Amino acid sequence: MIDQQLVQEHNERLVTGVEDDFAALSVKLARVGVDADAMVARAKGFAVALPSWGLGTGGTRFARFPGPGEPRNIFEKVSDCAVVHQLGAATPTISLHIPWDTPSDPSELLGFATERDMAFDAMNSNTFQDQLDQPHSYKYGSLSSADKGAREQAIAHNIEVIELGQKLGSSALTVWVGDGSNFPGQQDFTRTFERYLESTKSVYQALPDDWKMLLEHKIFEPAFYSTVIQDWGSSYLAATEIGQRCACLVDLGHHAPNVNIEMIVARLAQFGKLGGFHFNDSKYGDDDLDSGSINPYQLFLVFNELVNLEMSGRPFSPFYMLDQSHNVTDPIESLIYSAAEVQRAFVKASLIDREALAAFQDDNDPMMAQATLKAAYNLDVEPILQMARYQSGGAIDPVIAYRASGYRAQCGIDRPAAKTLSSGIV
Ligand SMILES: [Mn+2]
Repeated sequence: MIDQQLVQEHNERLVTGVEDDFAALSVKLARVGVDADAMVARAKGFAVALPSWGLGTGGTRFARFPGPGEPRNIFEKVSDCAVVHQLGAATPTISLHIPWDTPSDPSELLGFATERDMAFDAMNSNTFQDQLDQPHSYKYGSLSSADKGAREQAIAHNIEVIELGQKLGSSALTVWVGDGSNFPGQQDFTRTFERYLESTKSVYQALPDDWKMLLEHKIFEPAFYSTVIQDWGSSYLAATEIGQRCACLVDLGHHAPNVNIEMIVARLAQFGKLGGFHFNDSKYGDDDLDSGSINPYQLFLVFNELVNLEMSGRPFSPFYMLDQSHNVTDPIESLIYSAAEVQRAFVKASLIDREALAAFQDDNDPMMAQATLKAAYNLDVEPILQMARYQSGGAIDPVIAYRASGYRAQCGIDRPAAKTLSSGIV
């Protein structure tokens, strides 16, 4: 953790300017009947989980360029997550990837996290790569494999992940499989999907009553011809077949280019099958770029649908997580900044005049309908985010405060890296 005294000194230097900016914004919002303090409260209530695998430098298939002081184990990852949350005040939970993060003593890990005010979010299983000493290979699939042994091994792994998650206070299992084919004819689409359903139903039977199972779809990669759960339609069909506590998880990078993701969100929400999100951004494919770095308007439109759902009063407690690969930035900085970008989209979407929007829609007035969205999107809500961080004990400008703290340099000393060539796969 960073010395809280440093955070306070940082805030003291900036707080007068923030108060001035916030006062001006409050006056502006009051003219349209919005209470700026209520928006600060909303921003403070917003949370998105951190991916344990996002604290190290990511990479591509070609190479990875690690930075200094990267976390070498789950405890160091939790320490870094705690710093992200201490400064950004929007990321109180961590999503683990198993077996990458399997602790030898779950209660020790839980205690370590709790001491740092961190908790555990959805658990992620991994049947897209082989582990040392595992008897069956996932080369040709896992939960949908034609090999019964591989399927049973994948089912057992998912159940182990649930059991570990229970010890850590988690309440959801996210399942993403890379299962698919590289050649036309390689697999029978129907039989493969049947095997997937049968396997996931077995996992679902082991799901505790207060848990959710989230199915994450992805259009392609590692399979380049067909993927078993390639789109939201297959995901919806599977979640519906599997059971009431099974829902779909939308990763913003897992769609064909130009797909209308916000409409997928609306569809899944309408039929009660929207379970959660992996936030990131993309330009060409599943690029895992930082949230809001390429298409912040799309992120805003997604949150427009999410706020709509919230306003509808239907029960909805989504699992939100950042799922990014930080190849050229300090992962802590990227995660702080990205969480704020997601929070910004949430706040802006909360400022949409929904009554006016519905009236323009019913009057078939496309110009004013889109202008109503843009009126909220074009507002600079930075003073709301700064005030939320300040009131929560975080840093007004968290990346600047992080850089001033010298945390990364200290990690460089405390965490000497092993001298090995790094592959792109992390
Ligand atoms: Mn994802």
